[in-house]
Amino acid sequence: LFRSNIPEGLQRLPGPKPFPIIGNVLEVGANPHLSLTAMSKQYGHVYQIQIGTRPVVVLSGSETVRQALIKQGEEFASRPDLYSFQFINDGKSLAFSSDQAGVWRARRKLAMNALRSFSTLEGNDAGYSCILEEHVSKEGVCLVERLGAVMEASGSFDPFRHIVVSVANVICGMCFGKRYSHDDQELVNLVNMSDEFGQVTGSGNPADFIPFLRFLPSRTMKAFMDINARFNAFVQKIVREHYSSYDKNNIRDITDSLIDHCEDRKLDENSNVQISDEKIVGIVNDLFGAGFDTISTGLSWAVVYLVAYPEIQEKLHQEMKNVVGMERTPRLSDKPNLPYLEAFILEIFRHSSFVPFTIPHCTTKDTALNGFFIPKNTCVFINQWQVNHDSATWKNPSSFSPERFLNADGTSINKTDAEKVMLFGMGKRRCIGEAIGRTEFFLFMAILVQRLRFHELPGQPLDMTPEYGLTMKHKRCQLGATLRAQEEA
Ligand code: HEM
Ligand code: HJJ
Repeated sequence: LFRSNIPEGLQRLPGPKPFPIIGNVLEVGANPHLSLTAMSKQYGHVYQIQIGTRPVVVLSGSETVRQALIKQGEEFASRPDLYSFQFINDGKSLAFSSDQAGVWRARRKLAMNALRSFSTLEGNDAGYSCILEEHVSKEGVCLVERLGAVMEASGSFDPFRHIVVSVANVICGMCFGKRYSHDDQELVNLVNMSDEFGQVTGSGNPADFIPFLRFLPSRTMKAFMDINARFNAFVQKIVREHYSSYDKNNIRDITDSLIDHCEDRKLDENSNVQISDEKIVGIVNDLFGAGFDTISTGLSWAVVYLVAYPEIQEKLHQEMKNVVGMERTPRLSDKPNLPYLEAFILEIFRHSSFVPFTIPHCTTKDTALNGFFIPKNTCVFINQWQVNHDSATWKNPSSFSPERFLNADGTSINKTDAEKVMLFGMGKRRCIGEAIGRTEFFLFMAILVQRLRFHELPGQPLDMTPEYGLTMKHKRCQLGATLRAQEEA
């Protein structure tokens, strides 16, 4: 009845028939990465579902995704104004808000410059190639000591619980110029409750599309609002401290550099895009949130995979022992000589696909993709999990095999295959923390593989079923670890 006409030469989008009111919510179910991948086999790489009464276009297949996000990047660059997004950073998030193109672009550029200055740019300590390497080396060594101590005291540990504090410390160092103790309850509690954040913001949350659900009591939604409130209070307190000690001749961290930009801009009367100070300094919320949640989730998965595949863990340790040895901490410059570790990380990214969808996109104008008409303002889901498990690209996509990324002689990475893994999105909205994410992942893994051996505990079988969300987490578990140095002594 309300369907707009399809322009001549274009086809109507295929897809399952929606039920009244709920649309296809039941078919999407609790694991959209699986159900929407299954639908792509039936309906193709561009199809439409309905969540509640709102149409959503789902994209699969690396060629189709590339066409939309890169070749037609402008048309797919926006965000939908979903209900849950208004609670993130008071509706002023860089990643989740539907800012106009000019405002979003200016903020994104600021964020990228601030990140670069305080991560991959050369630091002042000559012993490290960059500030990021310095932070991760120190936090990595601390993490190993911490896990050793916890094992000594209680014989087991929850990997996520400790990894997330170390990863949060790295981004806290860059954003706020400070680190926290593993016993600091404020930080430990804050970063240990991100589960509900991901559950609510993951693509396909029914409450974003079906208004009456917002009035039903929901534990998850309450927890989500609570997380955002506590998160904002945590960051705002630090920001206020920065304003009071701000010195334009000594920019200490990302927060200072964003404050500095606000001050500078007040002197520049010709600046064309006007953005509030709140929206500029608020960028640091996104950097901190993204910086701890993604990498800690991935590293925690990596530890679980090490336990699940002990022969791979031994191979990684042997490579480390041969290339770096046991006397010094691994460095970024060792990366080209550690191809098996790089292959392992790529396979973690592909196999777990712990960011199963990008953040939802939205069309900026009427457009067409693969001959199908997509109207302006349509919500678009990008299925990264499907791209990483597509049997047209990957041999035995469900088997975990780092070797698939190695060239025949085993001494180098097959770059073409490596580039087919999709975990950071692509095009105009692609992740701005990708370089940091990859570097940090490599260095933490290198240190863990060098110094620890992780193992299963008797009577505690691994459960590797992911829990769906923006970032998918494994169930909390207890593992064991021994220090390699003690084993060898
Ligand atoms: C966006 C993945 C680490 C900051 C994204 C997106 C993905 C992603 C899939 C959405 C892209 C889209 O919507 O098309 C990851 C993964 C990471 C990681 C897998 C680690 C392994 C980081 C880090 C930071 C960061 C360390 C910052 C310190 C952001 C921001 C956006 C974003 C600000 C929003 C960009 C925009 O909307 O324009 N990331 N990310 N990410 N990421 Fe990351
Ligand atoms: C958070 C966990 C949060 C924000 C942002 C403002 C920018 C994983 C993908 C992209 C990363 C996107 C970003 C996430 C920012 C979190 C995260 C949490 C509060 C936040 C696709 O994430 O517990 O609280 O406030």
